[in-house]
Amino acid sequence: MQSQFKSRVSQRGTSLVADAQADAGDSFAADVIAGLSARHKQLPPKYFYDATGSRLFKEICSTDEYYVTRSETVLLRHAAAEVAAGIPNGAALVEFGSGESAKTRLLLEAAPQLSIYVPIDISADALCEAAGRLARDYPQLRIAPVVADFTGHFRLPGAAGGCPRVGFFPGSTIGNFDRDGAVRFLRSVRQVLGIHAALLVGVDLIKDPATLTAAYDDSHGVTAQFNKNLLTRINRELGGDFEPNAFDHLALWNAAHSRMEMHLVSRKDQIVNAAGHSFAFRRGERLHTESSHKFTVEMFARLAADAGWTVNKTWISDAPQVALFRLEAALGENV
Ligand code: AVJ
Repeated sequence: MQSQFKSRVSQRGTSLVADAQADAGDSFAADVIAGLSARHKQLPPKYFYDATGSRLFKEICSTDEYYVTRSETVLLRHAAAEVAAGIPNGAALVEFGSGESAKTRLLLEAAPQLSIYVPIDISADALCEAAGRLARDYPQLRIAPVVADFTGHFRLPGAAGGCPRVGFFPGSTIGNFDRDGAVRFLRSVRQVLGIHAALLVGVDLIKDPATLTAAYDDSHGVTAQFNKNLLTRINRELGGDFEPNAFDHLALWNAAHSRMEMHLVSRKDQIVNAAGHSFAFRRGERLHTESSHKFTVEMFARLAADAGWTVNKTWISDAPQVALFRLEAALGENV
C-alpha cells in the first residue's frame, strides 16, 4: 500500500512525501523529551494519529457523545450548495489535516468546478487510503496528496499553481492551537494559499460543560483508549516502557481558557523510560495531551481578523452546535 502510494504521488510530481517522513521520527523524540521534562508535562496532540490513533479517532466520531463530526457533517450537507457557489471555476481545494476526507466528499460532489484536490495529512496511512479511494470515485479530479505536518512549513505541489485556491480546515482542528498558535496558523495559511484565497473553517462552539465533557470522555472508553494510545506509540517508536494502564484518562472543561483539556493522570509514583531518558511521575501528576478550544461566533471572527482574514459567511448547525466560517483575505492586508 505504502509503496504504491509513493509511486502514485511521485507520478504526480511532488517530492514532499519522503522529506516529511524523514524528519518525523526525530521531532517525535525531541518533542517527547522536551514535553516530559517540562514542569507541567505535556505532549503535542498531533502525535495521536498513528494508524491505531487514526482508527480510534474514527471510532470516537461514531460514539453518541462526540457530536462534533456529526453536527458538522449535517451542517455541510445542508450548506454544500451555498458553499460551492463561492468556489471559483478550476479552483484547487487544499485541505489541512484531511484524514479520511469523508466530509470533503460533500464539497467535491457539490462543486464539480474544482480541478484539483490537495489533501495534507501527517498520517501517511490515512492519506494513502483516502487518496486511492478518491482517485477511483472522482476520475476527473487531480489529486495531489502531501504527507506533512500542516502546522509546519510546506509548499503546495506545483500542480496547484496558477489556479484559485480554497482552503478547507474542518473538524474543529483549529481548536488544538492556543490563541497565538491559531493566529500564526491562519496567517501562514494565507501565505500558502496566496492572494484572493478563501478559507472554510469548522469550529466548535461553546456550550454547556456537561455536553462538552461527555464528548471527551465517552461511556465506551474509546477516547480514553485514544489518549492512552499515545503512550503505546512512544513505547513502540521510541523504545519506551510506559504502562498505559498506570495512567487514568481525564477530560475537563477549562472555562478560563475556553477549552476542553485531556490529560493522562499517573496512578502512582513511577519512573518511565523513553527516547533514552528517564522521567519521574508523582501519583496524581498530569500529562497534558490535548486542548480543544471552543468559541463564540464573535470570538472566532476576532481571531480571524487578527490573522488578516474577514468572515464573509457563517453557518451554524443544529444543537450540539458547531460553526462553519467562510473567510476571505481582508482588504488592505499584506500577506
Ligand atoms: C480532531 C482535534 C478536532 O479536539 O475534538 C477527539 C480530537 N480529541 N476527542 C477534538 C479529539 C478527543 C478532535 N480534533
